[in-house]
Amino acid sequence: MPDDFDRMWSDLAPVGRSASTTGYFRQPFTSAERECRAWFVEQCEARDLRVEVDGNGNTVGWWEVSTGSTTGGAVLTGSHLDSVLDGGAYDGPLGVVSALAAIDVLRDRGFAPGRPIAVAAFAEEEGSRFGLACLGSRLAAGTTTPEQARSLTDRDGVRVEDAMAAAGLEPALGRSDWLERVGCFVELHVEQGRDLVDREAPVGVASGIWPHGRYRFDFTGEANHAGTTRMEDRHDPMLTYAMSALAANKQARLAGQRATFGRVEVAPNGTNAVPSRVTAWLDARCRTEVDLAALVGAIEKQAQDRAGRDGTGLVVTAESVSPAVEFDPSLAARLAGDRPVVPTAAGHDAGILSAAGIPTAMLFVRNPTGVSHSPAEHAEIADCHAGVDALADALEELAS
Ligand code: HGY
Ligand code: MN
Ligand code: MN
Repeated sequence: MPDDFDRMWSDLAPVGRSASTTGYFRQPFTSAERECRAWFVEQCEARDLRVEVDGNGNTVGWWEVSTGSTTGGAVLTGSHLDSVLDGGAYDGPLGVVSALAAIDVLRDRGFAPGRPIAVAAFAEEEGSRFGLACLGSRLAAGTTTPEQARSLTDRDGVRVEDAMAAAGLEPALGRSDWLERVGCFVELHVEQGRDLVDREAPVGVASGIWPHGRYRFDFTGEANHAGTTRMEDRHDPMLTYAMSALAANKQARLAGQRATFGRVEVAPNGTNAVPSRVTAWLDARCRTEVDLAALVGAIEKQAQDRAGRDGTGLVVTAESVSPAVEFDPSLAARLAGDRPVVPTAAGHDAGILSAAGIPTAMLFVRNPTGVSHSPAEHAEIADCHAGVDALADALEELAS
């Protein structure tokens, strides 16, 4: 088995990797992600898994049961192949490669599943191109409607269906039939934090996901000359944005929660002019939905107050909101054994399927750096192998 995992891992490693940063740019329906998906289909076919591509860009490999009646109650595993901008190697792909390697382990053990096992590669989990996290799993589960997805565009104004068609897919947005066959979902994922490092555990189990959201702040002001405009005469949206970013940081620290402005667009983005517009995206994450509403509310209020003082405008739009997730406790307990059960503030397709009523659990693999959404993200190969074994054990138990 280790060589299966290692070989697949090295196959995938160069795809979409930046030579300068060693980070990954595998945005959905781009050539790099298309190459990852083609690789995944090839690996499924090499294992005689029946490949199904749904109308939302999700790819699923099915290990159908040879005997007996059941076609339902399938055990789903897998994760996503897309990355954030300049992302790490493990966030997503580790779950997909580990799922394929776990199937190799089960076959080495001579295991014959009593119910179907499926491996999914969900589309646009990061929301890094179209702004809505877990777009593929939300569409498949019906959490997001085709109409909502059709209102999304990327930074160049490209619509979801046009991007899918350009990547050789046949868009047919909407609930996916194949999800009706799924009885439970186990997603393996690199840990995005240091809990397992601190506990000296190679593998852990997730208890739940913090509620979180992404909010677009549109600051509008008055473009003017950087030299001839007195400071007291300005209506500068960059100033309102800067004060809002400071307020977000302070409010999150005071509340013991998380707030990040990681993406900003300025128009006209000139060096010698006061900008007319600044658009910035707030990523907020809190322990509870009440905390999330309170934190975003406090930040928005301070930003609006500042806009009033600066004579600028502000419109805040929630673009992607994910509710609190409590994973299936019995499933988590079955997977846990003596492993640590830890929460996360990172969103996952597992969160979407859990919220859609599918009993779901997550396995985390130790990340010695604790860093994620960065080229510094890492997992030791021995821990990856431990993850594969844990996933194989889980699949064997659930699919017996
Ligand atoms: O943003 C997240 O939490 C996840 O990595 N998509
Ligand atoms: Mn991620
Ligand atoms: Mn992920």
